[in-house]
Parts: sequence; structure tokens; C-alpha cells
Amino acid sequence: MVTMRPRSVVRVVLFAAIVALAGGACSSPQGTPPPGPSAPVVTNSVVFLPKDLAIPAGTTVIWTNPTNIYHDVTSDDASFGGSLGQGNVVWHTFTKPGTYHYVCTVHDGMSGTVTVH
Ligand SMILES: [Cu+2]
Repeated sequence: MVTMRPRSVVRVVLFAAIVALAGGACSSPQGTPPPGPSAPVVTNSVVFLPKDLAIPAGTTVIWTNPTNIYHDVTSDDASFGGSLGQGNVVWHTFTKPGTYHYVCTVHDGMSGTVTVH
């Protein structure tokens, strides 16, 4: 018991630091998404659903995380993303046609694309 204690304290501190860092790294507070057309992406275990999404320009993609696993959304070109802890919302309105690839930096292979047309 006594030997376990420092480790669990370290774990809690690390977790708090990660949460603080992730929140601080977010480029803008992700509050309520804007009105207008939107498309949902949800996390399911360690995948994004749908993994590949096609939308018309002007659509807001809204990522939510109903799992209790910490995720994030990090675009390859850093144009969108944010911390996606349980209950967090990340959204981005795509205005320019193209293919946008993003990953979850926490989980190897957890990625998705948004194709805007
Ligand atoms: Cu993840």
C-alpha cells in the first residue's frame, strides 16, 4: 500500500498536467458550434466514426467523445483540432474544398479525413 502511493500521486499529477496542456493547446475555446449545416463525427473506442467524411463547403464538422477514453483531434496542417476528452466538443467549419486529414495523437492509427467539395 505504502509503495503504491507515490505512483498513484504521480499518475494523478501527470493526468492533471496532460489535461491542462491539452486545454491550453486548444487554439480557441470550443463552445457551442455555430448554427447552420453540420456533420457529426463520434469516437468509438479508438476510431473516429465516420472515418472518412464528405461534406459540402460551409459545413461544420462536430467531433464528440462519448467514450471515457481521452482523445484529441489534430489536423495535419494545424488548421483545426483540439482536446477531445470525455464530453468535450471540437468543431470546425470547412469553407475550402479539399481533403483534410487528421489524427488522434494519443492512439496510433486513429485517424480520419474530411473531404470538402
Ligand atoms: Cu484517440
